Amino acid sequence: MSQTQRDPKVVIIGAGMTGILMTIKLREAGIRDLVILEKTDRIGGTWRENTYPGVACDVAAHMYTYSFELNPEWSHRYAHGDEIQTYFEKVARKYGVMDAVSFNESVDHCHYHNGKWDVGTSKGRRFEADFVINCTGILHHPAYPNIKGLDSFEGAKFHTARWDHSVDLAGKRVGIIGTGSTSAQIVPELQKKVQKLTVFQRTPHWLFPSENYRYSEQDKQRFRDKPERIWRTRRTNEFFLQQFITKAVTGQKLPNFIFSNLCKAYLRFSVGDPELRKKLTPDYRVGCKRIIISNQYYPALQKENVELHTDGIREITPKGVIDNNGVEHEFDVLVLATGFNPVSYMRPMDMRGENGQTIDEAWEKKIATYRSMFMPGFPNNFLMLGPNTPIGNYSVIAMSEVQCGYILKLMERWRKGEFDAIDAKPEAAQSFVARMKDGLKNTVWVGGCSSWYLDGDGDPILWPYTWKQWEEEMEEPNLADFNTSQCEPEPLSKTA
Ligand code: N01
Repeated sequence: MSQTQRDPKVVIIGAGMTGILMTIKLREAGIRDLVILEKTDRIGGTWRENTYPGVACDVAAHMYTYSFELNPEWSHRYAHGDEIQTYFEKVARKYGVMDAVSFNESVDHCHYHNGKWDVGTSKGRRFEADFVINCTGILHHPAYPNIKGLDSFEGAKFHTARWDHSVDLAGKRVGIIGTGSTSAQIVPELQKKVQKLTVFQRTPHWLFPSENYRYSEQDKQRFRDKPERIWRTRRTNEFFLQQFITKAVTGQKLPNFIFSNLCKAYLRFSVGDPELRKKLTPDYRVGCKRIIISNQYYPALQKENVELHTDGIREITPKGVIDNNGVEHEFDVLVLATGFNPVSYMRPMDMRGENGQTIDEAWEKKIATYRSMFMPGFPNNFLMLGPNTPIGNYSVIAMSEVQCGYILKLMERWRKGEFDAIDAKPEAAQSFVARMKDGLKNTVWVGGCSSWYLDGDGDPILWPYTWKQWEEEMEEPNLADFNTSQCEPEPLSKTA
C-alpha cells in the first residue's frame, strides 16, 4: 500500500459466496480492516441452508467456481450441494476468510451519517464503517404458501430450505407442493424412497435436459495436470450460455426459436402419456419462468408411485390436502417447495441512508438501483446481486466477480482521498431503471407467466441485454453518475 492510501473500515454482511469473495479481493487489494457479520454459525449461504435430497447447482460446476480458485475435484458436471458447501469452506479457510467472520451475529441496524455507517448487531456491538457491502443473497427468505389450514397439518411439514433430516421418508406417503427447480431436484430422489409421492403442480415449467455425468478419476487427473483444460470446459459452458440461452431469453429470434423447440421436443419425446404431457405443457413462452435443467424429473413423474396433481389445492387439513374437487389426499409428510421471496435483499434489517430514509421508503414506489448495486441516498453502500443483475441461468459467481471488481475500483478512489462519500445520482438510477424497462419489453420474462423474476409490479428484475454488454458496461465506473463529497466524520458514542 502506498503512503498516500487510506485504509477503509469495511463491514460485509453475510458470509455466503459473495461475502467470501469480497473478503478475499479486498484483502488482496490491501484492505485489512474488515469484518463479516454472519447471522448463523457457518459460512456458505444458499448451500448451508439448502440441504434437501438431490440439492445441486444447475449451472455447470466448472463455471460455478471462483475464477481464481478452480477446482479439478468436482465429482459431476453439476455439483451436489454438500460438495459446493465443502468447496466454499475450503476456499474460505485457504484465504483466511474465517478469521474475518463473526458468526451468530446478525445486523440489527445499519445507519448512515456523514460519511460513516453505524452498524449495530444482535450481540450488542457497534461498528463504525466507511463502507457497507451487502452480501445478503437473493433466495434465502422462504416463501410459504397462503393455503387455508396450512398450520393444521399433523404430520411432518417443512419448507425445502428448512429440510427436517430427522424425518425418515422411507415408505411414507409424501405430498410436495410446487414444481420449480427445487422440486424438480427433490422429486427424483423422493420417488426412490417413499411409498407414494403426490406432486401438486399449479403451473407447469419448461425443462431443458442435461446429463449430469460423473467426472472419472482420469478426468480429474487431467484437470489437475493442466488447469487450462478446466478453462476450456468453463469457456465452452460460458459460450453455450452466452450465445444461446442468454440470447434466447433476451429476445433474439433464432436462438429463441431453437431453444423453445428443443424444450418442446424434449417434453414430447420423454412423456408418452398424452394426458400427462398435456398437464406438463406450459401455456407461456419457454424461459418466462426460470428454465429447469433436468433429465430426471419427467422420468420420475412417470414412475408408478408418483402422481402429478393439477386440480389445485382447496385447503390443508390435519390429515393432508383437499383438492379443488373436494377429494382428500392423506399424507405422512408435506413438503413445501414453494420457493423464495427474492426481493427482500437486505431487509428486514433496519438500514437507513441519508436523512434516516429506510429501504422501504426508498423503494416505496419501485425497487430501483443504479447498476444493480447502488441505492441513491445510501452512500458508500453496495448491494451484491441486486435487482437487474443478469441472474437468469448464468453463474452468480461470475456476476459477483464483475461486481466485486467495480466496487474495488470505486474504493480505490476513496483510498486516494478523491472523496469520502459516494452516492449514485437519483437521475442515474432513474435512467438505469428506464433502460432496463425498455430492454425487458423484448424478453421472454414478460411472456405471460408469474415467477420470482418479477417485482411487485410485475416487472422482471433481470438484466435484459447480453452478458457481454453487462461486462463491458461494468468495466469502469462512470463517476459522472455519482455524487461525491468530502466529510468531516463525527465520532460515534460507542464503537467496537
Ligand atoms: O422456487 P420457484 P424454487 N400453491 O419459485 C409453487 C434457484 N434454485 O425453490 O409456478 C401451489 O421456482 C409455484 O407455482 P407457480 C433457481 O434460481 C437453484 O423451485 O407460481 N403452488 C412453483 O411451482 C430457482 O429458479 C438451484 O404457479 C405454489 C413453486 O411453488 C429458484 O431457486 C436449485 C404455491 C415455486 O417455484 C427458486 O426455485 C434449486 C401455492 N400457494 C433452486 N405457492 C440451483 O441448482 C408457490 N407455489 C442453482
